Amino acid sequence: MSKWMPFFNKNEKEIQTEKIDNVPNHVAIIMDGNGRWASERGLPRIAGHKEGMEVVRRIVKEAVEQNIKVLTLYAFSTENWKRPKREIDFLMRLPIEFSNKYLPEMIENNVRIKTIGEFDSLPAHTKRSISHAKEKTKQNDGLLLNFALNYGSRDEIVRATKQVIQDVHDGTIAETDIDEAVIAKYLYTEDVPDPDLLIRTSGEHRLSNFLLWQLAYAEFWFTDVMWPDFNEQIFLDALKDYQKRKRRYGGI
Ligand code: V07
Repeated sequence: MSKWMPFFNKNEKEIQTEKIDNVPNHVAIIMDGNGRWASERGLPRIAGHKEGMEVVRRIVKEAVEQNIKVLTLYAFSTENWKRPKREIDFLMRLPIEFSNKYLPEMIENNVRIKTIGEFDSLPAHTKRSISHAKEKTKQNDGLLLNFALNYGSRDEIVRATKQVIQDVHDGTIAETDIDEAVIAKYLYTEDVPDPDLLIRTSGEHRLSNFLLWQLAYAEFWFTDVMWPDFNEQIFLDALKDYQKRKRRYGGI
C-alpha cells in the first residue's frame, strides 16, 4: 500500500509526495520528443533540448525520493552525430550546463554520476565537465545517474566481442569460461544491474539501439507525452504500472 505524506514546500503550497512500494531498482528512459516539442511551438529544436534538461533534474529528484537505485538516460546516441552541427554543438554543451547548474544539488542528494558509451570521441570541453562531475560524485552511494552519451548498443556489442577475442587470444580468459555473465562484464554497463523498466516518451515504440542486451527481461512503458512535458506525476504512473505487472523472466 502506498502512503501519502502531505507537506509544505518553500512556496507554502501544499504538495503531495507519494511513496511507491516495489519500485524498480533500475529505470531506463528514452527521452524522446524534445525537438518536436519545440518545433510545434515555433521554437528552435535546441529550446526543446534545454527544456528537456530541466525535466532530467526533476525526474532525478523524484527517482531519489522513490529510492530507485539506477536511472539510465539516453542523452545522445551514436546516430545523433547525423544531426546539424549547430544542434550537436548545443547538445554537447548540455552536460556542462547541467553540471554548472545542478552538480551541487546532485551532491546534496547523494547522486553518483556515470556515463556509458564511447567517451573518448566527445568534445574536450564536454569530457572535462563530465569527468569533473564523476569525480565530485564518485563517493556517493545513493542514486546512480547513468547518462548514455555517444551510446549505441550494437557498437557496444561489437566492442565487447573484439575485447573478448583479444582476451582469449592473450589467455586472460578461456573460451570455455565465456557465458552470459562474462559477456555482461565486457559491456559499458559492466557493474550495473539490468534495467527493470524502460520508459519511452513521445509515442514511438522502438528501442533505437538502446541497451539491446540489458533490456532482455525489462518491462516496457510508453507515453505519448513529449519529454519536455514529462513530469513527476507521469513518472509515478509508470512506476505504479510496473508495480502491478507480474514478471516471469521467461518462466511460468
Ligand atoms: C541532454 C537533455 C535531456 C533530453 C534529451 C536530450 C538533450 C543532461 C545531460 C548530461 C549528460 C552528462 C552529464 C550531465 C548531464 C545531457 C546531452 C543531452 C548530450 F554528466 N541532459 N542532456 N547530455 N539533453
